[in-house]
Amino acid sequence: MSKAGDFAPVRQDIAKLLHQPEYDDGSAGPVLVRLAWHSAGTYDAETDTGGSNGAGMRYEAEGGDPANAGLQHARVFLEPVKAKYPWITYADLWTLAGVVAIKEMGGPDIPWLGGRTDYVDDSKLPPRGRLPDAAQGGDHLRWIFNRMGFNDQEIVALSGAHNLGRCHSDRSGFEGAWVNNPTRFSNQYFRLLLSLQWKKKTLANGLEQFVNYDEDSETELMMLPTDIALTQDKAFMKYVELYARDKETFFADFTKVFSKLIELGIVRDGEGKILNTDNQKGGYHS
Ligand code: DDH
Repeated sequence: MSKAGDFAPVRQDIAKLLHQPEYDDGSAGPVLVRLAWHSAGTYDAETDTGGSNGAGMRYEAEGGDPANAGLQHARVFLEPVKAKYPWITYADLWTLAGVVAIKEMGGPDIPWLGGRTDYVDDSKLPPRGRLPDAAQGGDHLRWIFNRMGFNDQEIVALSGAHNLGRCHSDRSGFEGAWVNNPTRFSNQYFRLLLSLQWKKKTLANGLEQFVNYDEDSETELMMLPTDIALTQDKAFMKYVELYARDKETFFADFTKVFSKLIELGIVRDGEGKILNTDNQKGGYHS
C-alpha cells in the first residue's frame, strides 16, 4: 500500500494504463492530456472562478458541456487508479495524468504539485462556453486565453498540444489527426502548419476544417480553423515559426505554460500547500 501523498506509484500506474490497444491510436495518452487541459481551462482571472481545483467536470453542469464531449473516456481510464489510491483527489489525478501522459509520449517533464481538493464552491462554478470554439479565429483565441491570463506566445505554445490525439466526429464533430504519429509529443504540428498546403473542407455535418492532400503523407491530416488562425496573424505566426524550427524552445515554453495552466486559480504557500480552498463551506464533497 502506498502512503497518502506518495505520488510516485500513482504516476507509475497512470503510465501503465496509457497502453490501450482497443482505443484510438492504441493510447489513452492524448485524451488524458485533453482532460487535464479542459479541467483547468475554465479559469477566469477576473472573477477567479473555474480552474482545475474542485474537479467540477464530475458534475453535469460542467461534465455535460458539449465542449467536454468524449472526456468521460479519460475519466473512466483513470477510475482504477482512483480506486487503488482513494486518497488522491480527482482534481490532482486528472492534472497529474496529463503531465504523466505528456512525458510518456516523449514530451517534456512538466513540474506538477498536488494538493487540489474535490470541493466545489457553487458560487465559483464556471459557466459553459469558457473553452475555445474550434470554428473561430484569432480574436476568439485571444478572448478565451487572455481571460485565463495567457499571452500570444503562450497561446501558440499551448496549441502545440495538437501534436497529440485526434478529432472525433461523435465528440466535437471534427475528424482526424493533426500529425502522422499522434501519440508522440513533438513540434511536428508546427512544422506541418507551415510546410503543407491546407485546403478547406466542409464535412457532412456542415463543419469546416482544413485538410492536406499531400501525396507523401500516409493519411489525410487535418487542422482546425483555430489552428490555421495561428498562421494568419503576424503575432502568432512569429511563434509558430519559432517552434517549428526549434523543438527545444517549444518543449521549454510548453513546460512553463502547461504547468501554469494546471495551476490557474491556485494559490500556494512557500511549501507548496494550497491556501485558497475551503473544505468547511457547503457544496459538493466527493
Ligand atoms: Fe484541443 N481540441 N483545442 N487543445 N486537444 C481537440 C482535441 C485535443 C481546441 C479544439 C479541440 C488545446 C487547444 C484547443 C488537445 C489538447 C489541447 C479537439 C477534438 C478539438 C475540437 C476533440 C474530439 O473530437 O475528440 C481548440 C479550439 C483549441 C484552442 O482554441 C487553442 C490546448 C491548449 C490543449 C492542451 O492540452 C494544452 C488534445 C490532446 C486533443 C486530442 C484529444 C483526443 O481525444 O485525442
